[in-house]
Amino acid sequence: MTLAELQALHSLPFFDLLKRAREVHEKFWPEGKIQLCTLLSIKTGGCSEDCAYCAQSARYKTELESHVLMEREEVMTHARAAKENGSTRFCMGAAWKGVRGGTKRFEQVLDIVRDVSKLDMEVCVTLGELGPDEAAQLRDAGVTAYNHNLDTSPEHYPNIVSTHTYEDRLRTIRNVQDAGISVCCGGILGLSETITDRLRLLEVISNFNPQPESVPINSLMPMPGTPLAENPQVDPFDLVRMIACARIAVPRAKVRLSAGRTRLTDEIQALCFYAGANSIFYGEKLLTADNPEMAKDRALLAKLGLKTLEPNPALEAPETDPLVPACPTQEGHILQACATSCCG
Ligand code: SAM
Ligand code: DTB
Ligand code: SF4
Repeated sequence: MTLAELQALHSLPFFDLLKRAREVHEKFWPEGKIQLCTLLSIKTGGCSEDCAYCAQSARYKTELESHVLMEREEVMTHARAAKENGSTRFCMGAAWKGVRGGTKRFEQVLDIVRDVSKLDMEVCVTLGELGPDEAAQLRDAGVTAYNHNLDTSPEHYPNIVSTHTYEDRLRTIRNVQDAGISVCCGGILGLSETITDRLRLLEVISNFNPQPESVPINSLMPMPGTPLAENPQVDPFDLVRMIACARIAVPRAKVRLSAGRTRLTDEIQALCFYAGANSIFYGEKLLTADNPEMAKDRALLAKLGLKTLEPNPALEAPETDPLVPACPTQEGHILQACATSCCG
């Protein structure tokens, strides 16, 4: 979708936007089920990057305790518990700039993935920057999805992060796509961005080829010690609008109502589900921050009569659309995930 199309949608009266999003949701997700995903931080804190929202950056004095890469058995204990609790996707996150093949820690991650993938859940990892060889090795080990968020617009990104670029993020996404792994790519609301920044993010994401398999929409959880610690809470109606626009722009994706649910009322979460959110992080912890208690989430889903999605461990990456042309402007450009207008 183009920015102009997204702007036209976003500025519709609230109920007109909801109606449009609901129609798309019912067409593409007729069963209306919610996927439960569990997160685990397998390597916590001490990250070299300076993402202004993140408690795990070593640049800021936060209250977080750092931890080295978790042992495989400990990860498996968490993964088994996630499966027993009804999660069909297990997502492991590491706080570092990226991973290089051949290193001890990458081999350790591959071992972890091989074991977790035996549990018949979708296996997602978020390990920062990734090269093509590493992506292929992760796929062979059993990774079904890779989370790598663009977080905001290409224009606002340099205000939030200086240690890597938007193009770096797009290159990793391209490597993941090329390896045949599903891409999970979304953003955060509440980074002092404008509505245009939010819609630019959706414009970039919706023009991926293939479109991402899932789109997490996070609301900033202000972390003491980070530069954004005092940022105000996002207007919940704006969150619903963003979910609705994401549903329309990326109709086949699971739109995940992600970080920040502890500050949302049941009523606003219900509106998010109505507008097209069909996945949540389930379990009392996100990576380092709090998430609603499982019993509370179960009660909410039951109250709304929402069923949960069955496991799909054979999750396949969406196919590339052969009708989308390669970038005609710059040789070697990131064709399927281009942030500039050069790819049209
Ligand atoms: N280091 C990896 C990376 O940067 O891709 C993976 C972990 S990182 C914590 C994953 C995502 O969590 C970020 O891209 C961001 O969207 C989200 N996130 C991190 N801190 C957050 C916060 N305080 N509030 C909301 N979302 C946050
Ligand atoms: C995503 O978009 N949100 C999740 C997951 N992908 C990795 C992470 C949210 C992190 C929230 C802050 C924390 O727990 O430190
Ligand atoms: Fe590091 Fe990821 Fe946090 Fe950025 S978001 S500081 S890369 S852990």
